[in-house]
Amino acid sequence: MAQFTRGFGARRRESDPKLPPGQYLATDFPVLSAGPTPKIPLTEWAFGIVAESGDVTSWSWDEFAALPHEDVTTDIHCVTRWSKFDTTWRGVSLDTLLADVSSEYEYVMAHSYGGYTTNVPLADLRGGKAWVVTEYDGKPLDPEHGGPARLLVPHLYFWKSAKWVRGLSMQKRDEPGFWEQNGYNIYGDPWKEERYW
Ligand SMILES: Nc1nc2c(c(=O)[nH]1)N[C@H]1C(S)=C(S)[C@@H](COP(=O)(O)O)O[C@H]1N2
Ligand SMILES: [Mo]
Repeated sequence: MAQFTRGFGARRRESDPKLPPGQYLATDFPVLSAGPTPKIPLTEWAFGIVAESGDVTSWSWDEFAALPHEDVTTDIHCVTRWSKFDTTWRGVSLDTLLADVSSEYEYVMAHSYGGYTTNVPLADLRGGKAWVVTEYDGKPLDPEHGGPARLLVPHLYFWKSAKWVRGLSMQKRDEPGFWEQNGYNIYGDPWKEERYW
């Protein structure tokens, strides 16, 4: 197996079948935020889903905590080329959150406290592929990493995993979110290296 030194905290294992093309393995957990870390008191936190009818399904922190939770172990891949294997999270499946949401629309915009947005096809949030997570590595999610809650969509580049997520809205068309308007790919499949437009 070929190994190359890539500076501190990073290691390249080109032949690792879990590593998408052009990625290296990070040993730390980098923080990448486009703005300041918002402070969201749990008493004010809510997560809501806006259907195309305008109907909103929303959960307070306590209501969200009462939903069935899952432990998730997954690899994550940032478009800036670091990947991290076997990260462990705990949260609520989007299948649970979307169970009572009926939508003819095929796209979703995720919205965060602080104003960040990112677009994802609805099909990519269903089928056990996406979660709203509140714990990382057995502890409450660090605010820098998106606490109290972030989206986790690990089969797409990590910019789709919106930190400080506050809700989803159903979209008729696939409108670009924050990074997608700034040159990142509309979809972001790490295995196809869909980094930029
Ligand atoms: N709200 C919000 N979510 C975000 C971002 C951001 O700037 N704001 N950055 C994205 C990008 S580009 C990446 S790589 C990951 C980084 O998550 P981390 O800081 O936990 O490593 O969060 C994504 N989610
Ligand atoms: Mo990123």
